[in-house]
Amino acid sequence: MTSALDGKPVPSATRQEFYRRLREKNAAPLWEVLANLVTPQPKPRCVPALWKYEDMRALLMESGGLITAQEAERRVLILENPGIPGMSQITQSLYAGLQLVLPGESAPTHRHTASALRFILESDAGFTAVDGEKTTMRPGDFIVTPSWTYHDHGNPGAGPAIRPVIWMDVLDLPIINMLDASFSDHHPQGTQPLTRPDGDAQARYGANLFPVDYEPSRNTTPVFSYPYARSREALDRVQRGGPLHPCHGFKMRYVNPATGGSPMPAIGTFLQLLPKGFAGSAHRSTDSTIFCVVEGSGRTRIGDTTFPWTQHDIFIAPSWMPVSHSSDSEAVLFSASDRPLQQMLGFWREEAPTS
Ligand code: 1HN
Repeated sequence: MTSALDGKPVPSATRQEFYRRLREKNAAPLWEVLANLVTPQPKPRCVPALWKYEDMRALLMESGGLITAQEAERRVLILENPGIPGMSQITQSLYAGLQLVLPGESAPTHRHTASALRFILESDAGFTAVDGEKTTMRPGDFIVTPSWTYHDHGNPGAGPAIRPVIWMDVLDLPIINMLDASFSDHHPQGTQPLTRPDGDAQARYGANLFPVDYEPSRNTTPVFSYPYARSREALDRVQRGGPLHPCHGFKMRYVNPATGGSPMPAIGTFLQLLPKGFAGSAHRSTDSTIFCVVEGSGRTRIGDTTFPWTQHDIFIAPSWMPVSHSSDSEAVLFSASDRPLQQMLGFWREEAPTS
């Protein structure tokens, strides 16, 4: 016995005429749309996609000659999922882009409802200032900008540091906009004053110590920066201790040290090491995931598509499509998704298909 959950009922002339009268009253028959509203499994509109860093870097540098960071507010090339063009989205829930700050430039201080992360690809002495504290950006660092905190970026470009600063931004903007909850403004003083010394948050919250009477005041990590040197060292030691996961290699999740939960409420972030010659089994989960190659080269199969990747390439695995990673050399992948949001809502699923 089939029902409207399996497909549309036959649209007879009488039914069509009835639907027309419903439309006039801003109403519609559920049975005509039910099969699309309640699918038996995820049917993501976003598709697997790969952005080669070599191509994107050239375009980003070209944008550097067209507009300043000041005029652009943020000089960013949006990574748009080809399945949902024009939406400024890399997945249904996340925004991602590549940002360039040239030597001597700064991007103005502002704040917004969306939480942001920066994953640093190139930087000698670039910095981001968050909530009155400056953090130096180094390649591989994962940096958090909590919701509604003032932030700006700069590239001093003095001395030997004459290289551009480039990073990947990921924001939960599509979620904020779906909820119609977006606010933003500029800092009243133009540039926010620095109220704490560099490294203050790292010392207070990022050293397995907390101030004795510390009470978490927001649901975002009090640590702004997760330096790559420390995460990379951890991956190395974890690899030595084993065991190797058949799908993920050695995969760790970044945590808010105050809660053990994700650094940001809606965005989960991960770092995984694939040993040289790794041939991973397929795995799927309901969180569409953005991957950024930190080190090494390899291939990832997503559904029926295989993407070869090298350093700094970015690719996306849509919800519930089987994903399997293989490496040529030892490789490190950073990834981000809306997993903590789905887990909080109680419906996140994962599966390692047996086929
Ligand atoms: C933003 O504030 C930044 O602060 C980057 O660097 C990208 C994309 C959309 C909206 C705000 C930043 C952004 C953004």
